[in-house]
Amino acid sequence: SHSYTKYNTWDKIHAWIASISSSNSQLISKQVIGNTYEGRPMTLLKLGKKSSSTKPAIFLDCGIHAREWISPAFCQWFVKEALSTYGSDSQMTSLLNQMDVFVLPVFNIDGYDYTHKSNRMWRKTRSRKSGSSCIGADPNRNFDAGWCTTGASSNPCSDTYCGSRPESEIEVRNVADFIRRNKSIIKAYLTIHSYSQLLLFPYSYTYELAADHSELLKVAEGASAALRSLYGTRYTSGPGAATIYPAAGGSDDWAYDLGVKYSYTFELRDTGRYGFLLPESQIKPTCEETMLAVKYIAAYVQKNL
Ligand code: 0X9
Ligand code: ZN
Ligand code: ZN
Repeated sequence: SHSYTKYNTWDKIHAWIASISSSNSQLISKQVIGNTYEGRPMTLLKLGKKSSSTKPAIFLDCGIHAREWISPAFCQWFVKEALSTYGSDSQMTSLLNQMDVFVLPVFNIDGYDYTHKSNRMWRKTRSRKSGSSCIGADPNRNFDAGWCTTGASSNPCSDTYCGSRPESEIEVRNVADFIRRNKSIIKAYLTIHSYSQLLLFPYSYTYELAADHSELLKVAEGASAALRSLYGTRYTSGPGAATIYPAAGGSDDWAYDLGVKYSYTFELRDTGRYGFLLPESQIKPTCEETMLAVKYIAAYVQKNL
């Protein structure tokens, strides 16, 4: 059965989404933003106290890359913590009173399912393309942000295949459509990956600095310090291109260029000892420390609405 300290299968997460949203209807609602290539529903959870007026929001997604199992574990943890600390933690209470948080627990569901059933190291979607026997595209190379110009491959067999065109992957199009439809209320975009212990912000498709570079760096350094305060885990923050590598077509750059200023990519634990195979014993500490960074960014965004 479902456990916050285990790497749950998609079937478990799917059932958890249904049960958690029905048992906490005061604070949580769900909506399907579309289906995956293989037909699984992409369900978005909306956390926040119900309000008569439209609230500003934060968008959080996990599991863009199939093998990064700590990432969906974090989104589940975040939902649990939000619901269980609302009313006792003053920051979470204030956040969910004033804002909504949209959580997409698993972005690349088909890929995630495939890592549990067939190939633990799968990264991409599972879409089929006529003319190639290779499967899938990299969802984090498929957004319309300098698409396929750097750090991406046009070879369908590559792990960083950018797809046949921007938003060719239905999962990417579903998320991009939702964010475009709600861009007036979405104030921050947070996306969770692993591994390397980095807190990245735009740009990755160019070495040019973002217009909001100094503020994005200041907030990232504050968030990293908050994270480190719990267990001493060290994070590096900076723009993607200079901090990890240049790579176009990413969700963070796309959201930023759409106008979502506070756009961050987390690369969670570790720095390579276990890599994608992070032991389940590290789920709790990783999620607890990451909560502090996410809450730091949320508090900053809330203060600057
Ligand atoms: O390469 C990626 O997509 C991310 N690293 S990962 O090891 N999880 O694959 C980094 C993404 C940074 N942002 C952009 N490239 N836009
Ligand atoms: Zn990733
Ligand atoms: Zn906790």
